[in-house]
Amino acid sequence: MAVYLGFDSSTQSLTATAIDVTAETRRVLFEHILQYDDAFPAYGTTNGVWVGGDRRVVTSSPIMWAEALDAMLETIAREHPDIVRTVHAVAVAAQQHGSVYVYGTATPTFEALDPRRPLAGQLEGIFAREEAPVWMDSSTTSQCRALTDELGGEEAVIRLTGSRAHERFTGPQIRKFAETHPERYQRTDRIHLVSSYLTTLLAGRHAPIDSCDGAGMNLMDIRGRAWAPAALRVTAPALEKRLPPIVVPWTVVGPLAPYWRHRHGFPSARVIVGTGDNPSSLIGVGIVEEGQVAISLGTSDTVFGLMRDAAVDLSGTAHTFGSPTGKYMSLVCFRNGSLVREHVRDDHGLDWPGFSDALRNTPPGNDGALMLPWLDPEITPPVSSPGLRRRGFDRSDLAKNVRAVIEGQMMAMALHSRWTETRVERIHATGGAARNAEILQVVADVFGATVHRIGPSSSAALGAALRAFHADARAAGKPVPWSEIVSGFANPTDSVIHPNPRHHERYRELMRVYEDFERSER
Ligand code: XUL
Repeated sequence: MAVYLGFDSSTQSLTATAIDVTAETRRVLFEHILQYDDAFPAYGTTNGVWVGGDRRVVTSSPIMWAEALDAMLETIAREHPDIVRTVHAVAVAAQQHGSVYVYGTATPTFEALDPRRPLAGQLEGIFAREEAPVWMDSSTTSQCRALTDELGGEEAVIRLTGSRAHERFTGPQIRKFAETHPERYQRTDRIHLVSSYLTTLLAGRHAPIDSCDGAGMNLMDIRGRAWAPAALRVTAPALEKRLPPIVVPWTVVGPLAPYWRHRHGFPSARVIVGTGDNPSSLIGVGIVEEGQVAISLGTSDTVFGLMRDAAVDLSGTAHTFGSPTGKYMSLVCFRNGSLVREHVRDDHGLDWPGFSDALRNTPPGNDGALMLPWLDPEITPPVSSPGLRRRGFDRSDLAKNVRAVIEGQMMAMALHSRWTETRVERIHATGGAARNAEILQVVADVFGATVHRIGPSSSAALGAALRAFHADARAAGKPVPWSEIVSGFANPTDSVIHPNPRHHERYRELMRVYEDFERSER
């Protein structure tokens, strides 16, 4: 067996996926999931995060993420001892943009983790911020404005970094920390992304940042794939020395740290540089050529696709990130994903089958009833005063609410991903809600495209395992083309959902109304 292990440290859970790539038996060996709220109640998170009073400050615990990693490796080692012994390489995918701030004492701590003691306790005292800001945070509007002005306006920021300044991006978050806690910023030795932080724990030394996840910081020159000195200068004092280097996404960081080998019996596998969950999902859904689009329906909903060049969206809606294949990817992110679907479901006392029934029993177009699904501050379009907006119905109408939330989300996705001007004919769908055929039918009808369900595995964790395979083969001097890397794994399942032309026509009309509604409520 040739086994590769991928992790996805997402907002609400940690997933581990193991694959075997021996020629005749390419298959997923196992997938394990740990939900943070259930597995680590002592941290008091809700859906994996702590939300501040005004819902704009959203953070989580770097120690909890470490504890989850430790618990996951212990579970895997206990349940699959034979598989674990044959792991060749591991890689991490993680929620993007979040940042972890550590003091200089972290370096010797990472390098000398004691296998006789659990990981989390050994990390006490190393964090300059016990609470790491995550992608759901929207508290840095003033920093975004200041950075944009100082860099010469929105277009200049987009051209330089691939995105306008976004509240959740790491640069504005770092600036806020340096402004509000100058003394702690001064004492901060290193600032990691979630992906490079967890990779650091696996390798037992500071890991670099890959050029895919690095693009989500408003700090990287998107074309040069290097820190942009002008962006660093306006963000915070002496920032360059606090950031890990940027590297290509197939970089080998080193072997698994002795901690994992001695505590859980892992071999000296290669640790590959980590990346963001979205770049990783691009590989996990099998998009290694341009012209295909995927949607991921998770805590955030995202629409993404591969691009050959670093095209940028000057309207400021979409982001340009690096892709793990060495090219680029476009991404549009919606904050109100699974949590607003669950809110509507719970508000009407439904379970998922009941939710599906409501969708099945209502007409496409919902008799004109529309919902803007902004339960929390929204990223796309930017909305800072949250609250569901309904038109043509009220909260008591169960079936209309169910259809309206899904149609609102999907019309917003179609509307805001128009900038790439690619005619979307085929969509790869992944994430928890992609299990729901009724939701995918709305996707197919709104976009007028066939929807191929990818699964059942987590695409981000699978993508991480596939990246580990790719980088390991390359490091061994036997590179494998990307099309071969994903072959047999990321193939769409046989569930293909076709659009209904009549319903698509209905949505084309409705989308104009939705667009006006959206504009009037922002
Ligand atoms: C992407 C984004 C989210 C997080 C969630 O820009 O903010 O998709 O990566 O995990």
